[in-house]
Amino acid sequence: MPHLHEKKIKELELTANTLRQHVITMVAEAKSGHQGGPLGMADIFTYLYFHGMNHMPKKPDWSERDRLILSNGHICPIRYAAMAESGYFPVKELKTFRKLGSRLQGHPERTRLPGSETTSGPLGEGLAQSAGMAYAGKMDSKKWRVFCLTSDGEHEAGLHWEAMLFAGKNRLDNLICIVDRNNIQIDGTTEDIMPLEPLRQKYESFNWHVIECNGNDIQDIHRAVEDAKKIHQKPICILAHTIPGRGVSYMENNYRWHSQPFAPGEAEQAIAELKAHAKRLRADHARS
Ligand SMILES: Cc1ncc(C[n+]2csc(CCOP(=O)(O)OP(=O)(O)O)c2C)c(N)n1
Ligand SMILES: [Mg+2]
Repeated sequence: MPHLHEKKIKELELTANTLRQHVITMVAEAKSGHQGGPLGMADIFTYLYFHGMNHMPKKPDWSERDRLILSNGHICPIRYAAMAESGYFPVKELKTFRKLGSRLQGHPERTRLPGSETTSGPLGEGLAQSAGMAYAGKMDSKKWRVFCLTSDGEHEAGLHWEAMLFAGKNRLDNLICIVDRNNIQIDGTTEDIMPLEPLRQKYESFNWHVIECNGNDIQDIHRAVEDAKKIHQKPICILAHTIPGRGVSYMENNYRWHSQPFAPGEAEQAIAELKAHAKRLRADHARS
């Protein structure tokens, strides 16, 4: 599997930084919304929308597109930011996030926003929807894949495990489930509230192929997704170890930033930190 060129990595890191800034601005402007999950998953969304996924932003209904199913709908600010920057809709529309009448609601609505694939918000449903789509793709001998993005907290929903059984039984190797293993949920750590470990072995015992990666490292995400695409006869779970709130010092690994309104000055500090990081990335870029 060829590594991504250093130049490409830097470009994607800069894009992820831009998406993170959008997340902060959107949530600050709306005075509500989620930050921890979206910031932690920014590198994965960047990779999928700008490199890993076969899709056409100007033709969201293109029948051969890979499907990205966002099961943990509350992290949609990062999906909206990735969709806007990749060309699904104008970047300025991000300002309407969570406003009355907007296509960009606090949880995604399929019928309002072409390309959003499903409506989500009630946790635990996305893997079942994804498995159904992947099964249909197999029946029609289609080449497209389903990328199901799900969170660790969602594993508390029974339906997710039913879908794991179904996908394992039917050997859905066109299904890649990426788990945001950030160890937090709404009011604490997953291991305090409902322990999930050993999660890898649980997937494996349901007949899944498991790959682990650093979900905040573009090269490692690339390795995981490329390896997943080579697997036959099993659905694939990528356990992506991410840092919730990644990129903003006071948010990282603090479950309270699952979602909470910004106090005065906090959003500005977050943007300043992200801009400083972008400056460092550009300087590295210029040197290499
Ligand atoms: C069925 C259902 N139950 C409860 C909720 C409320 N809820 C929203 S997010 C969340 C935490 C889930 O954990 P996780 O997705 O891991 O949170 P994150 O890592 O994004 O902070 C909960 C309980 C919901 N949306 N759906
Ligand atoms: Mg979580």
